[in-house]
Amino acid sequence: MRSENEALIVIDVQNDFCPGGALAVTDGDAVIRPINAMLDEFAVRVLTQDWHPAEHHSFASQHQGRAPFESIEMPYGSQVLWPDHCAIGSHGAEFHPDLRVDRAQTIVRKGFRRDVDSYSAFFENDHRTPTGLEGYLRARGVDTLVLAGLATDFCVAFSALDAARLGFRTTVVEDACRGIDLAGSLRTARADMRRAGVTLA
Ligand code: VGL
Ligand code: ZN
Repeated sequence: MRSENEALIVIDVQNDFCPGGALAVTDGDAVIRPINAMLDEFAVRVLTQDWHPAEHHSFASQHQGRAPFESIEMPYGSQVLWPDHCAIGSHGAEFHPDLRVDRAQTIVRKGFRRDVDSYSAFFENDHRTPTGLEGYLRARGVDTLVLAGLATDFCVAFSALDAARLGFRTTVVEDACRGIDLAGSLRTARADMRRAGVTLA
């Protein structure tokens, strides 16, 4: 067992990001086996869950004449438009059935405000509105994080960058992540994480 100051943060291992899902990441379900193994090792174990209202503004379907994977400007900056995914209460929003959800002590839901997306486990995409995860981790005496899940270049990377900025010692376990890789986003995300002091293991 790892020590009490280390937390495992499992990002968005949900049906919609796995093969057959609305925003399927190639081989997304391959992260489950290594993540389930890590869930046995860590004392502090958190899952995040992408959790969008049906009319979420990150959905291309909400913007006339727009297609999924195009980008638009939002008040808080550039936003990729996605296929409808992880709608609150839907099958796609549920965790993959093989993920050992029972091992988690906390589940952080994010992206539930219609007008702002939330890739990071810590802040919404305005980079200011907190999810509450930082307070939870600090209150439990955590200063070191290990991140895994989906997708490497969006929710995992945004979470890792925020974690490093908040002063957590941060590692991303790449074998336990898979990426979307939109226009080189995987490469950019890796470089950004390294530059921020995130360890890629
Ligand atoms: C994610 C795009 C939209 C992710 C979530 O989990 O990486 N990507 N919503
Ligand atoms: Zn989403």
